Amino acid sequence: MSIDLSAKIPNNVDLDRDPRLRRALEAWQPKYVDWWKEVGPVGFQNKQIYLRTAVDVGAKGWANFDYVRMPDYRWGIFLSDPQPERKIGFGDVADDAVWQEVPGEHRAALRRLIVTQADTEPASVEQQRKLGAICPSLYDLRNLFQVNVEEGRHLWAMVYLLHRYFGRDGRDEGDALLERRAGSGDRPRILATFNDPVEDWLDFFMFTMFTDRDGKFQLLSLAESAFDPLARSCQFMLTEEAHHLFVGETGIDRVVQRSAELTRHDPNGEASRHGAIDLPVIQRYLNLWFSSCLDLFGGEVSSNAATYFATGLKGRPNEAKFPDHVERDDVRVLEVADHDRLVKREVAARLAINEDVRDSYIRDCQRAVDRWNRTIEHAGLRFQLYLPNRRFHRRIGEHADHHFTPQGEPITAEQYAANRDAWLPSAADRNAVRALQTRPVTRPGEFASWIAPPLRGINGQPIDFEYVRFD
Ligand code: BYC
Repeated sequence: MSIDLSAKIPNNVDLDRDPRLRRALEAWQPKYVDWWKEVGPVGFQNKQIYLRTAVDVGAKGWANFDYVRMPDYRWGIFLSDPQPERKIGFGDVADDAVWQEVPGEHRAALRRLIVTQADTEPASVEQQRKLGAICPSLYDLRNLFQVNVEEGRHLWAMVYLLHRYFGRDGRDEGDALLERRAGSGDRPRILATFNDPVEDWLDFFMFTMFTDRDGKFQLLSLAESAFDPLARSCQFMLTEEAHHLFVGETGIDRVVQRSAELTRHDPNGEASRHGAIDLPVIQRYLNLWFSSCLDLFGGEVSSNAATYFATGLKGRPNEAKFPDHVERDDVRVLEVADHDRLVKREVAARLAINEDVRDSYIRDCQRAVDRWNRTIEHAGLRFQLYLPNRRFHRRIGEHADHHFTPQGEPITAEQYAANRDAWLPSAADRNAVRALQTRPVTRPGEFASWIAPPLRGINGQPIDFEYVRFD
């Protein structure tokens, strides 16, 4: 599949062969750039940033590094190469040929899935827009902007699908994606987490660890879709997404490392007395972001998810690894609250598809927590971080109307309120983190006191490389 890089919109989808579509996307492009300038990263727009740009979907071409000003970034449309003879892998349509066009009966559902996915991409850029002003290093600043421009490209990937396959409706949705705003009262983003504030760099690392990881599992599920152009778009997005997850997981690891070292050296075990973040504060941020991101998988019992699965629109991550791809007769047992106790409830497996996806996500998060705990142990401390139970602090689904401890035990609203600040970031926690992040650290090789340097630089460059040029 050839890529036309000289085109206004770099692409491997033969835009030149479809002048109507090309014109529609070229009309959307300036609106996108206006959106980027209005609510994208604050400041730094004229700086040269050492960024990765996709120029091909192959192993070599997708990671092309150079200095770029963000508004000049080459946002393109790239789909993974088609798999000849690809068959649908699940649901009532398993083993049928995949679709190259949208079947009329699935138009509304597919549009909704694509719009929901698309909406998260600009939302995250808006949420993170003020972080440059308090960055802990040039290395981290560059990673923030890399994540931001690639979320922009993922929006392009979804807008291409809307324009190409959904006609007038799709173009309207493309415009609406630039009109909603993260955290806005009257035109908020669609999913709750994408309206939550990202105020400091601990939020940012939690976001790229937990929220981007939801993205990974949702994209893996959509990469199974019977609608082949959606599957191929998501496959290529996953390639870029890996770096975002790396930024989150290693970012938290570096914060934890510095906190653990300084906790160990303080007679009272307080890292905050030495310019780092106390480990219990990190746990409370983790509780907040992990629980919020569990909501992004939808309700435990979801007829939407059952329909998506039955009709081949959305599968489960790495569907081939599941023993049963039809799930017509199986059941799943959920543990839910009934007043002050937990009871078991049986539901048809198809209705609990969201829970299967959530399971894969939780396993992947646990792997990262184990890694952070090894870092703490290595520093000679006994403290351990943990994932709260999946029922804790939920706003969507079966557990939303009840209160639970982080261990998942049902409690009253009063008990919950009395412990809230022990379990979730308090105003004092937020102030303590913000007090450490008041100015940008921009000298090459220098790092803020609350975070350890990374093990290595980006693309084989040294850690003290000039990742952002200020002249
Ligand atoms: N907030 O049947 P239910 C990413 C709504 S992140 C608010 O349980 P369903 C990224 C739901 O819409 C990945 N509302 O849910 C990361 C429904 O509304 P209606 C994003 C919510 O439909 C970082 C009602 O509650 N990808 O890529 O099975 C940076 C009942 O819903 C929420 C996708 O989301 C919520 N959290 O599943 C950048 C994939 N959850 O019908 C990017 C596409 C549910 O009553 N989306 N509701 O009006 C989907 O697959 C599904 O829409 C969901 C929800 C998994 C989100």
